[in-house]
Amino acid sequence: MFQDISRSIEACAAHYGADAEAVKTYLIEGQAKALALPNRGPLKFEANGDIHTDILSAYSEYGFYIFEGVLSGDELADIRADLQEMRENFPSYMGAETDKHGRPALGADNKAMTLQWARPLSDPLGGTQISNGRHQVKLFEPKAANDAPPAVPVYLSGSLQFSPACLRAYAHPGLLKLAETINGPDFVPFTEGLFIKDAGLGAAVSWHQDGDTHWDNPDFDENIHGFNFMGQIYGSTAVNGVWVVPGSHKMTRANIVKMVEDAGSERLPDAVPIICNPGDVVINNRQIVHGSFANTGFETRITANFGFHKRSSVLNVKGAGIHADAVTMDADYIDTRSRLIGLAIDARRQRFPDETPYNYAPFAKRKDEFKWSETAQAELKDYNLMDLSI
Ligand SMILES: O=C(O)CCC(=O)C(=O)O
Repeated sequence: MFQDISRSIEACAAHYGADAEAVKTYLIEGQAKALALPNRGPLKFEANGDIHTDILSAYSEYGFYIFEGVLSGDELADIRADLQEMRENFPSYMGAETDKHGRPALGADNKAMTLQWARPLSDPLGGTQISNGRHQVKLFEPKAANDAPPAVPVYLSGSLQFSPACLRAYAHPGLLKLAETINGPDFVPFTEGLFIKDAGLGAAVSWHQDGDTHWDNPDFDENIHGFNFMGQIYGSTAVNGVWVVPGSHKMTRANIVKMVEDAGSERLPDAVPIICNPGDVVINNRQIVHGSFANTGFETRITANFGFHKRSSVLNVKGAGIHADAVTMDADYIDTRSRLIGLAIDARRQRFPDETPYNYAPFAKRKDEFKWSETAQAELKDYNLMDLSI
């Protein structure tokens, strides 16, 4: 059972004027196509503890897979409580130094990027050179309500420094086992953040592929730019969710301008929405063509994103400069950034002592170095200056 979004579909379509019927049909048909795909279910393992081969072959075929019910009720409650606390501490408006309680705002004295804002229902990236120009077309920008604020939060970078619950989810043993299976036991981090799509306000993220660095690499393959996990805190729908073009992760860099021209509208005909209940976690290949429309519906989506790479995709590679400054990422740099994994595993062990923690091979002999505490949490400040951006 998924959320009933019939009211949101009507509300969404109403924004599109002459295209209203086309939008409604797109949402309803996209939803049906998405639910018919054989790429969802629980995180399943073979008898020997390996990830089930059905999952790996469906992920390879479609470029995304929805793991149902990965985040337990307790874990979701912890994350929602952290979200509530963080939101109370958001700057009271874009650029404010203080929150609505007059306290220093979350991220106000960080050097790294933290909270990013946009005009409600706008598409801030589409058709710009931001992020190396990967959002090639601008999506339709519906008109927000007259009483909407001038800017709303859309993305929180470096989220694990602000939320111990998100840090613990990052070390989910089943998800890390999957990271190991796809990227090898010496897999490394990418970046972590929260996509915030508030009901009736959330901005669009125009169609794009995430990967930047390796399109012309002679060793190019479907996994060279890694993947993102997308933990759904309140669920995800055809109206507020990410849409993907299944199988497009196997292609080279897509000409999205042409795809939209050929489609005759921004509604790419082969795309489907990622539909989830709260607690589901998606694996999304970073080469897949994907994006999300402005959230004109009545349901808020918040996604806890966290990605992983193959070590060989980043070692001694010059970063793309999208998530952090473009530096050449040597072994020491990668080791420092990977410390987050060790710390997250210990944070999770402390909260869920009955669970078998994930054993991260690169730190197998160094476990004593990683002890989560409130001090260790505070020391994560600005850790995302070293995101492994490719
Ligand atoms: O969550 C969204 O709306 C966009 C996600 C996205 O573009 C990404 O993870 O790269």
